[in-house]
Amino acid sequence: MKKNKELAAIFNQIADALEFKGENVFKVIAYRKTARVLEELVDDIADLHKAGTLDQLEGVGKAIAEKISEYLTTGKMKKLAEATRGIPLSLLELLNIQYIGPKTLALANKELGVKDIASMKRVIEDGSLAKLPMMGAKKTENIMKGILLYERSHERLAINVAQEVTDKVIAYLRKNTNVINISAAGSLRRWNENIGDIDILATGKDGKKIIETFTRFPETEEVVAAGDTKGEIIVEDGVQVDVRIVNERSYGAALQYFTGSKAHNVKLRGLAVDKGLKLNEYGLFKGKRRIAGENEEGIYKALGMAWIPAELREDRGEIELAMNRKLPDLVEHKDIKGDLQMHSVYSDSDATIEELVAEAQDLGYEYILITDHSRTARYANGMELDRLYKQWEEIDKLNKRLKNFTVLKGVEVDILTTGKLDYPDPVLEKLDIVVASVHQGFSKNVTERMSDAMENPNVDLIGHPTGRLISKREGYVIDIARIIEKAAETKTWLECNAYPDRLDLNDVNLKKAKESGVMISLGTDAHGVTELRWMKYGVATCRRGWLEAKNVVNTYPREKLLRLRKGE
Ligand code: DGT
Ligand code: CA
Ligand code: CA
Ligand code: ZN
Repeated sequence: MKKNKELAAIFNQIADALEFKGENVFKVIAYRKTARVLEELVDDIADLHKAGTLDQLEGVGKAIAEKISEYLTTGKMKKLAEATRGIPLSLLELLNIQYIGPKTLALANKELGVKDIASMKRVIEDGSLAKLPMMGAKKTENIMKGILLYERSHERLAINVAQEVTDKVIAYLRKNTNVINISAAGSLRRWNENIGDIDILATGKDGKKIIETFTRFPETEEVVAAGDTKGEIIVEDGVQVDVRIVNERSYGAALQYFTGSKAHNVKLRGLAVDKGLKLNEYGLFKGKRRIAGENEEGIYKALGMAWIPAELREDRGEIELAMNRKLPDLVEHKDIKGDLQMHSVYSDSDATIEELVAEAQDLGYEYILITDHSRTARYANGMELDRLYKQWEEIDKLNKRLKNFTVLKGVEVDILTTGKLDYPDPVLEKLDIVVASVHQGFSKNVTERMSDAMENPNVDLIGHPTGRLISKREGYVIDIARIIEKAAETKTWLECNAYPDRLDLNDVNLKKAKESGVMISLGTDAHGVTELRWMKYGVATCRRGWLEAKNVVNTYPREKLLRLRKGE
């Protein structure tokens, strides 16, 4: 098995330990960066080690390359032992929780003997943490929220992680067995923002043999169950994958049943009963006679409605619309003509603009918007104006050369805690499209600050409008209904940020935005070339939010896109 993830975890542990000890922040940042690179690395790190090309990896210098080699050859890393000496892992784990910084942790550890999540919870509940200097009730309440969020996140998988595992399992089964039909079902097929377990459904000759092969999937850590028609395994990181083999005649019914959601299924089954029919995972029956079941279309049709895309199956009104043939004509991946948020080497990404262009062309786009961070975002290497002007020169040069493709000039300008924007209007005016985002002061008048930003005619859209990180951070203290109203009033677009940790706006808010007539801008927020491929998570979230192509600005050709800006 690849050691990439193991090594990433080790570098994160080193970073945690150094942070806890209050050591040099740049070292901490460097180790975290290495961890991220390893997590995203497609190649096997052992192969790079063998080829002697470790130090060609971004974020990996000679010193870190040596540490990786040491671990791959000896199974140990001296630096890890050194950094974590005297600090239990359960204590370091607490640093992954929002609102717990190294200082707070050191204090709680020294004064109250906190050593893991359980003891942290205890000192919050008995009030002793709140009594420590600089703590107080508000702060400890926040820490408790952070803990609960962290615990929940470890029960559910990020959508991109689940998707990658599923793709691998399905490709493996296609290659090694005689499956005929195979599909993801459950929350994954509905493109839920996070996933409890992975459900896969298949048909084929000799189910038992297919399940046997499934349990030998190379990344299997544990086989939970293996029968004639169902197998359950745990793969690395504790991810559970279920595979069910069903009869060809029942494939559609099973797919419908196991796709869910439960709420959608319950309503559908009720409708069947009203018609004197019975719906289950084997088919739709009139008495003993099966009237549908081979495919999903047949089932929905027999129930008197249009087939419903999986992303809509949440019982939010989709069944009623399907009966009246009024389902929205959902936006599709192929409608997307460009990506409207990404970072480059000008701020905190490793991708050059040329590399981003090449990848975007490969994706079939007609334009991209470069949105590096503005100057106040120092943690993200925000651009002083001279660097921004240099970027414009590079973009102008590139555009002269490019055919049927345009690099648009943009920026992700910080909405400062003062309510002002991080660049003056004469600068913003010169950009094609301006994204304004909050990156600081998450509980400081965010609704007002964002509303003021939207009043500015140079601000075209608000980036990640709620600021949440799925299962990690709750986001801004904000009145999202007022933001949507303001966006409609000022003709500002709102973003659906496709970064799998964000998906912001989410499905529910996207639906509200659509109903208020707000246009949505899709951006991957890529911090590297491959992340441009995350667009699919954004498109799926838009579909879950009932959006049609016409509601999404990136579906328009460049000329039309630019005309959609406020004041045009
Ligand atoms: P998850 O795994 O928590 O992200 O969510 P799902 O939706 O994948 O749920 P899961 O894995 O428990 O079950 C897969 C699907 O099977 C679910 O979406 C609907 C169907 N299903 C499971 N249990 C029931 C049930 O008790 N009643 C009905 N109607 N459907 C069920
Ligand atoms: Ca599931
Ligand atoms: Ca399941
Ligand atoms: Zn941002």
